[in-house]
Amino acid sequence: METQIKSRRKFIADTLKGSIAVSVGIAGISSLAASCSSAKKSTSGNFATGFSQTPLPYAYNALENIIDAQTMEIHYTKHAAGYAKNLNEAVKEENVAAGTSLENLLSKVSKYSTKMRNNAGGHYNHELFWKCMRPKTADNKPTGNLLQAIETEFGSFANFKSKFSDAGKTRFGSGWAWLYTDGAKKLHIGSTPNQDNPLMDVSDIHGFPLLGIDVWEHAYYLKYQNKRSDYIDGWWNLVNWDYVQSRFDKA
Ligand code: MN3
Repeated sequence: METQIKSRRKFIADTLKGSIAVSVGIAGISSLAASCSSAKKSTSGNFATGFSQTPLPYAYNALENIIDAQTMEIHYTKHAAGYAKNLNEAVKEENVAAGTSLENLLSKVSKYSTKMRNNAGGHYNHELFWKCMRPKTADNKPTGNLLQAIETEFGSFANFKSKFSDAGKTRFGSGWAWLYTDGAKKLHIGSTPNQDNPLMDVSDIHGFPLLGIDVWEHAYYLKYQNKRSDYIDGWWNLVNWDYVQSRFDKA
């Protein structure tokens, strides 16, 4: 821990190139270090130590019968790992300020390169996606105020599922379907291409994502081949509504 703090301080001091570091003094550096720590809570990694993948909350084979173990392993260790690695490169290459959270980066991603857009989005989206799933649950649905909000907005849970599924099924090429909230905490369904998401200033849809499904072929092709619809229909059994609820609570 002591070593971590020292290396983090050294990193920040190096980044600030001496003159600023001297002018803000040790107290200033400490508060910067603290803000890096707070960024870590929400982004599973921060600039000081690098963005990193959080461990999968279940085994590769935990979602079997719907998502096979090989797909999960390749998806997590190759595709998602690649986004994290390339994000760290982009952050270095483009001199992103120390302590910048991933959410903050996404909100002004138009100021950065396509590499940043693709990989900051890719890292955020996959970290969210893993947590949005859990092993198959019977009669899987939300409860409480989230269910109520879904019924108010979409008429019924069945209608919501149908509309969200359509967003994923009709996304041309690679992308994501989302349930997200706007500033008034109203629910919306939408989709984005590539690794874009509703937090990005460049996105066609804007808000806070509660639930997302990856509809890139790499997410399902080994088991489902061209049948994206079957993958999406099965995926509803895996949705971790407790996690979605926790995001709704803080939206
Ligand atoms: Mn993916």
